[in-house]
Amino acid sequence: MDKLIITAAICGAEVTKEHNEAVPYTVEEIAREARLAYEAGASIIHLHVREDDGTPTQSAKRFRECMEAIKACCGDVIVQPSTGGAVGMSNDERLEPITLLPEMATLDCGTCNFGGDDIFVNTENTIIEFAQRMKPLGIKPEVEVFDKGMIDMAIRLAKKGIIPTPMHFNLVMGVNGGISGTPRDLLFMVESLPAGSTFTVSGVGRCQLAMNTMSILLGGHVRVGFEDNVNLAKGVKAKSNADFVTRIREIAFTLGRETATPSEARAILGLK
Ligand code: KMH
Ligand code: ZN
Repeated sequence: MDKLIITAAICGAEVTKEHNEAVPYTVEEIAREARLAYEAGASIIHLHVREDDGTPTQSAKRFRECMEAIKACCGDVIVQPSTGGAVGMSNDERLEPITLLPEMATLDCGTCNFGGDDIFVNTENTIIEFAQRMKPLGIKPEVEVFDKGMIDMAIRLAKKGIIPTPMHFNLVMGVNGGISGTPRDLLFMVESLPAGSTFTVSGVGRCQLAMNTMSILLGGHVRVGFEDNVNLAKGVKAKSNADFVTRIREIAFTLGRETATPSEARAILGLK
């Protein structure tokens, strides 16, 4: 098995300081959380950014400030901006961070209920537009799937040459509106991936630890962090994203998976 790539999703767009005071908003807070996660063993930072008051933004200016601050304190860490942004943002707004030419960015492959009245909209034409904008810039998509049909959509678009192969997936388990975070459903997702793919697994809320651990056993990679979960255990808030990175790194070590450095992650993912 390859070494384990740990992605830290340090900020997200939906979670707030009301959920956990340590959720970062300012450039300084975001850089600090990235540094702590990197020092604990994360090789990818999945990045959303905020205004100082916590409002999610996809502004290229704000992304540039945060990415420069992260690069200044996190060695050669891979920074992977979100093109999902927050529910309700326009496509143009969501695509702003790709103008900064990151090595990777997310490519959400389907529409999904996101709790309450929220719908995270990714029509087929949106997915095609995002993939076609990323491809000539040499940005590797992390294909975000919240349900099994989204894997099928990615496979269809890859067959048409719209999404480059081999694809790297993020199987997001347990979104309120997506596939549930159970071992049966994760196995179903993994078995549905096209041969030659790599994958990481995210679990929302309480299923995070189980989904991450299963992925380690199945040869996948893991995503941890405040975007998906703010509690280490019931009633125990994480003090930093690094708490999640440290815990999953120790579990991986016990299970015989060493952690990939950023340069090893680049080799595994085929990044230049
Ligand atoms: N904030 C969600 C609506 C991504 O980063 O590409 C979308 C999201 C996915 O977080
Ligand atoms: Zn995200």
